[in-house]
Amino acid sequence: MRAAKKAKNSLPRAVKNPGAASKIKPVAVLVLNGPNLNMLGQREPEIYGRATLEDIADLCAATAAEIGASADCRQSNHEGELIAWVQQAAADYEAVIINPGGLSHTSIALMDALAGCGLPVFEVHLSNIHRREAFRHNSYVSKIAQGVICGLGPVGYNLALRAAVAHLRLYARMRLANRKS
Ligand code: CA2
Repeated sequence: MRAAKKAKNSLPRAVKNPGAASKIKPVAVLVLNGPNLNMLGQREPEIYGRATLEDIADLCAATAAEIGASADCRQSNHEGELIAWVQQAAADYEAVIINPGGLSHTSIALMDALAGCGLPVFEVHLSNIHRREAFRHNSYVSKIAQGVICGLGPVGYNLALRAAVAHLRLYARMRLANRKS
């Protein structure tokens, strides 16, 4: 009984009482999309499906609201702009979800920025890059990502948001437990 009480008291408020999630500060997540992803839904539906990037942003907003988070979705066709957003991310966000598009396979600069941003990074690809052309099998971003989801279409963004928030809450709990012991 005593052990059970102690375990309950060591949990954050939102875990003890899920209703309290709405009263605590949402976990702020930055969701980035790289080159050409603004074209989703317009071409190559056999590979990328029919959802548009706006549909994906709506999905992220709905998922985020459900789990006590916020999702700020942005897209750029410019490597430098994506890197600038990543460099600034730690000031306003707690995690980065990124579909780097074609830059996954080419950009050491984007990988370096993500590695140095101080936030956990979750990489998403709509298609299963390992079932496609050999040049898509390597992702520089995967080398520094906390986790990678590919091949699940827009659901990948939903799962990445859940993973990012679960990851952050688990580590917050572990830090709290270490501080107490
Ligand atoms: O599967 C993914 O999410 C990708 O990151 C998408 C990138 C591709 O270069 C990666 O290998 C895998 C390309 C996105 C291009 O999206 C378009 C969608 C419709 C029409 C044209 C491009």
